[in-house]
Amino acid sequence: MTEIEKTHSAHWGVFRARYDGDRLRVRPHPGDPDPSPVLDNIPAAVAHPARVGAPAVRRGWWERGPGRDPARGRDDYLTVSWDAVLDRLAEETHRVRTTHGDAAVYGGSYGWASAGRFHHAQGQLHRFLAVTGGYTRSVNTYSGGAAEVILPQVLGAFDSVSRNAVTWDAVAAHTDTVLAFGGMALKNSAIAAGGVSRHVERGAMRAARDRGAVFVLVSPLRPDLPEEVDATWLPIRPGTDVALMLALMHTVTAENRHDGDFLDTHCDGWEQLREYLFAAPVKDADWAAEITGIDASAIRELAWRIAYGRTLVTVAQSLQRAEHGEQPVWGATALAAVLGQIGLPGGGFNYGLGSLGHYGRLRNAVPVPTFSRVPNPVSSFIPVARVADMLLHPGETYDYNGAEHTYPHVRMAWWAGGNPFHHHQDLRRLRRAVAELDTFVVHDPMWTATARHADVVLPSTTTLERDDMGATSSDPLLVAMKQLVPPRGEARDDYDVLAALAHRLGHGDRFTEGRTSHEWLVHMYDRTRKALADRGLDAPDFDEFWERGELELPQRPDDGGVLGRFRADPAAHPLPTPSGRIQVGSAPIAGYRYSDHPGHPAWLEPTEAPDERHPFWLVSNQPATRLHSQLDFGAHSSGSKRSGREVVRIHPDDAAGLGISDGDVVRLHNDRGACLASARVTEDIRPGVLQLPTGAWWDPRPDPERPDAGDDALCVHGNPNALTRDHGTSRLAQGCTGQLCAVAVAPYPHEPPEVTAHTPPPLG
Ligand SMILES: Nc1nc2c(c(=O)[nH]1)N[C@H]1C(S)=C(S)[C@@H](COP(=O)(O)OP(=O)(O)OC[C@H]3O[C@@H](n4cnc5c(=O)[nH]c(N)nc54)[C@H](O)[C@@H]3O)O[C@H]1N2
Ligand SMILES: Nc1nc2c(c(=O)[nH]1)N[C@H]1C(S)=C(S)[C@@H](COP(=O)(O)OP(=O)(O)OC[C@H]3O[C@@H](n4cnc5c(=O)[nH]c(N)nc54)[C@H](O)[C@@H]3O)O[C@H]1N2
Ligand SMILES: [Mo]
Repeated sequence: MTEIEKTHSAHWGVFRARYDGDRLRVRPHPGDPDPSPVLDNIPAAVAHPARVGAPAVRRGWWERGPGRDPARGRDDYLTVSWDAVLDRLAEETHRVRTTHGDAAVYGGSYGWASAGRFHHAQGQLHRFLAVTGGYTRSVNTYSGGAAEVILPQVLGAFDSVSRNAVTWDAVAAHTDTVLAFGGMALKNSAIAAGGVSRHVERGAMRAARDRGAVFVLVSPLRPDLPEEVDATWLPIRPGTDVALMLALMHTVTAENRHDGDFLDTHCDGWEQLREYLFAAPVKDADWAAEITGIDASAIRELAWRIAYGRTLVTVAQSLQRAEHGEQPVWGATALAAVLGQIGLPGGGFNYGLGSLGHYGRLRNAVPVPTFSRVPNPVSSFIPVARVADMLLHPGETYDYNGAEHTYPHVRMAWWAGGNPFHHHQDLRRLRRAVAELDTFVVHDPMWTATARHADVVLPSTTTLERDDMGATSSDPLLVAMKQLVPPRGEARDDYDVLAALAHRLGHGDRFTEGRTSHEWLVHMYDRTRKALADRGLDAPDFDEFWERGELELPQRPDDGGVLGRFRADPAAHPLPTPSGRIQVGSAPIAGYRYSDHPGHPAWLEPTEAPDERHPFWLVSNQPATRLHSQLDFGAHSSGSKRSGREVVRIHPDDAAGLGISDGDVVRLHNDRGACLASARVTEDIRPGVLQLPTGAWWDPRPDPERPDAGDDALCVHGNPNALTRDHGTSRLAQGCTGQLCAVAVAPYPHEPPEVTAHTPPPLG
């Protein structure tokens, strides 16, 4: 095979690759100033034993037919032909739809899959399910479930206040103080949905710092801001940020350094919030010091600093992925409003800046290629993180965003491009939930923990095995994602599999619109080409674009975004909130009368917090060495583990008290479950906090410390979702609360078992 270097892209960076018929060699895009080492995971995708080689069915389902089955996750698998499996699956889809109705099919299928615009697994599946009758869908994301509901009601549409509010260029040029709740870890901004051609965050932060900007990191973990910005670290007790925000607002207001004019002209609800700040218990620095573990003097000093010059408040997505996660998002909005900074260049508030690489960027001036949607004829939906509740409690009611809803009775769940046995909380509960299904279908290139629970496992190609286009609306590069290697085994593109099923169900033409994959790419590209031509810009035809491998798209200049325009003229550019202004308090939300979500930002005690039995907060954040669970077996991801196990960080004082040394295998546990991990003893973490990233594939075994707890009580690999709590953020948003839970930790007194998560199940 000739070794031609080709262009391709991933959520963690645009890259070039060569394949010699055996090894794939990958290098970052030459224009990327700070590429991500996560690229090193890619070569392992080509031929790893964890690849699904051929269509597989769970023995119990194939032999006994659909139905409730606690054997899901414990059964073995049979290899079958594509024709046999597609015939059976078409029949089963038809049975479920005609017997139980179209809402009995859950197509929520949340997940990141690949960066390609066409072979977007979720988009493909949703289209297939829509044309064949419809499906119960999911709303919002695991990423920002609480923020997605609160922000539009108090500040602005989610995208406009995360992606396009304060740009990194404006931070570099204008910001005096960056107050970063949860930090802006470079590991996180390495990732951008749809790909990223230039990682600019390190450079922008360094430029701001060189100009004299001060960075304040509020986080239990020191590496949440890069070393070179020399941040002041306030190691806060997890889950308490809103108390600090309230104390900052209180102190600034008590000293009359708040911006009363801005609150009058641009905000609504200040009366209620102000009353709360000054009502007993007064939300002053001493009050917050008790809750947050940060010295009152440090809080007062911070209140002084942020009231002068240009201040930017950021909140990492992690803060809202916890119980009452709406509060820190709303609190930071209100704090930036009290300071009168919202809408100023490099100032105010940008939700999630630094949490993802497509935030804080300029917007493209032309649309990027997008796969067309088909309307879903079914109206039934759930907030995405309520999936196990739905399966375990069909017909029961729940609150969401001011209304009461009922869980549908789902019989068939269908997943493509996501990994619920990675992303969901309390995985043993999720296992009990999927046992309730009649049929569980999963398309994935890999034998993930999810595939190992499915009745039907359809081997997908990876992005490396097909042509696609990579792009996102806040990156200037449109990338030809060229096929680098031939499809592995019997793997097929999700599009081809779903087209074949749609044909069997009599809707093939509507699904494909008569186009091959290649014809879809040309069709989707044409929208971008036309928009370029309309502006009189370089607008090559598809073949020429493909030949070049990439195309630079024009971007809009920074006009301050919606918040800048609103600040300049609030009457002409009102916000999409009930008052058209920033809601530092909200009468409509107060009107919902939710005990877990009042009508202004507030401190609410969490219902799960460390106690004597479970004295630690476990932070389960995003992994530095991979994207979620993807390519967990890749070189960079495995290189960071110890004896194949995930690493948990612990403070030296805590480790000493428990007799834990660096490198020891420890057992983390609570009443929901347990997992093993390798201890890393470090001063970079607040005492009383442990940190174990997500993404090590769930590897459940019996727990010798709890022999009666079942065969799946201990994850031997180190997946924190063995421990996390499956509970909504509040009745308002019902978002995911996976970031924080209470645990105990101890040295593991037995011989640690071998990790087998990357070895496929027995295949008959
Ligand atoms: N405890 C805890 N849990 C969390 C979080 C947390 O902070 N703490 N964070 C949450 C967040 S923010 C998120 S976004 C979720 C992420 O959860 P997911 O997005 O579900 O995680 P991924 O590992 O990215 O799953 C993508 C899956 O798609 C597969 N895939 C890749 N390409 C293709 C393809 O072309 N076709 C098909 N069919 N499949 C493909 C991959 O093999 C992988 O199994 O996790 C959430 N879970
Ligand atoms: N390398 C890598 N980057 C990623 C991803 C990945 O899987 N790998 N996933 C991407 C996705 S889908 C998303 S949604 C974003 C998520 O972006 P985030 O949710 O912001 O990312 P996390 O790493 O989970 O959390 C950031 C930091 O918040 C801190 N933190 C946790 N709890 C608290 C708290 O209560 N208070 C304060 N002040 N700090 C706290 C933790 O120390 C943690 O390191 O990341 C994206 N970036
Ligand atoms: Mo996410």
